[in-house]
Amino acid sequence: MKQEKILIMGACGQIGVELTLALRQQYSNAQVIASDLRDEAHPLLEGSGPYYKLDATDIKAVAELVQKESITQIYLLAALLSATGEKMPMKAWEINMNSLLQVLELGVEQKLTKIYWPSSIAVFGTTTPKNDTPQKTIVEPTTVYGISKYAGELWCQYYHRRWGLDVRSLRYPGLISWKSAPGGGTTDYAVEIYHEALKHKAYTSFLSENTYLPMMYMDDAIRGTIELMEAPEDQIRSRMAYNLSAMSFSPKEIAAAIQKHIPDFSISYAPDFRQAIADSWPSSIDDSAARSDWHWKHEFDLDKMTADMLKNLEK
Ligand code: NAD
Ligand code: AKB
Repeated sequence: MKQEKILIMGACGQIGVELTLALRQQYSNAQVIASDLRDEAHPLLEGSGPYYKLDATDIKAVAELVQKESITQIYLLAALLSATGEKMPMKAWEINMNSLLQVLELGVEQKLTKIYWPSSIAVFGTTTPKNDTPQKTIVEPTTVYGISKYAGELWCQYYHRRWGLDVRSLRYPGLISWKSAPGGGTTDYAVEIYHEALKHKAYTSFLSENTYLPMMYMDDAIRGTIELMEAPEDQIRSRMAYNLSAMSFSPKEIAAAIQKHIPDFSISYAPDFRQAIADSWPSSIDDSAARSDWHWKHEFDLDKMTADMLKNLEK
C-alpha cells in the first residue's frame, strides 16, 4: 500500500498549527507537509517537518507541489473567517470557494485518497432552530463566510456522489486554544478573554453578556478531526459536514469560570458588529449523528478547559 503523504494548507492558523503537530505525531514529520501564505508559524519552526509558502488559490503551484511531494491527502484549512469576511466579502468568497473547488478537482485528477475541509456553525442563520440545532434543518446563512461554508459543503457532497472522492467535513463550533491565536472570527472573544485575564485582570467583551454560542476546546477539535479522518469509510454517512458539539456558554459564564481562578478578574461589555453575526448563529448544537456514526465524544467542559487554558498560558 502507498504510504500516505499529507499536505496541510493554512497550517499557520489557529487550527493548522495544532493539527500539523498532531498529524506529525500520528504519521511522521516527513509525511506531513505544512504550507501557508505566511512565513512558518513559530510552533512549527522547531524542526518539526517540511514547510512551503503556498497560496491555496494558486492552483498551478498547489498542483506542482502535490506532484513533487507525491501527496495523497489534503487538509484545506486556508480561509477568511466570519468577522474578516464581512469586512471583505468578495475576497472571502474568492479564497474560501476557489481554494476548495480547485482542491476538489485536484483530488479527482490526482486520485487523492482523502480530503479534509472544515465547515462551521456559521452555515446556520436566524431562521434555524436556535437550541440543539439538528444536523439537517433550515439553513440560511447571513454572512459571506456562512454562505461559502454551506456552498462548500454542497460541493463536497457533489464530488463524493459524482466522483467517489472521499472528502470529509465537520461544522466546528468556536474553538478555544492557547498554542496559536484565532484569526478573525466572531468567537475569538473566548480566547482573548484568557489572555487579558492573566495580563490585566479585566476584559471588555465585543459580545453581550448573555450571548450563548457553541464552543469547543482545541484538544477535542483536533482529536475529533483525526478520528473522523481515520474512521472506516462506511461509517461516514453524511457527506455534508457533521455537526460537532462540546459546550455552550456566554461571556458572563466564561468570566465566572475564570473568576474561580482569578477572583479579582472583571468583565465589561461593548458589543460591536460581531454581535449581529453571533445573534444569527445557534446557541447549542445537536451532534448525535457524529456521536452515533463514528463515535465522537468530547472531553472538555467549560471548567476543565478554563483550568487548562490558564495553566498553559501562565507558562
Ligand atoms: P485562521 O485564520 O487562524 O487560519 C487560516 C490560515 O489560512 C492562516 O494562517 C492564513 O495565513 C491562511 N491563509 C489565508 N489565505 C490563504 C491562502 N490564500 N493561501 C494559503 N493560506 C492562506 O483560521 P482557523 O481558525 O485555523 O480556521 C481553519 C479552518 O477552520 C477555516 O476553514 C475555518 O473556517 C474553519 N473553522 C474554524 C473555526 C475556529 O473557531 N477556529 C470554527 C469553525 C470553522
Ligand atoms: C468564527 O467565529 O468565524 C469561527 C467559526 C465559528 O466559524 N470561529
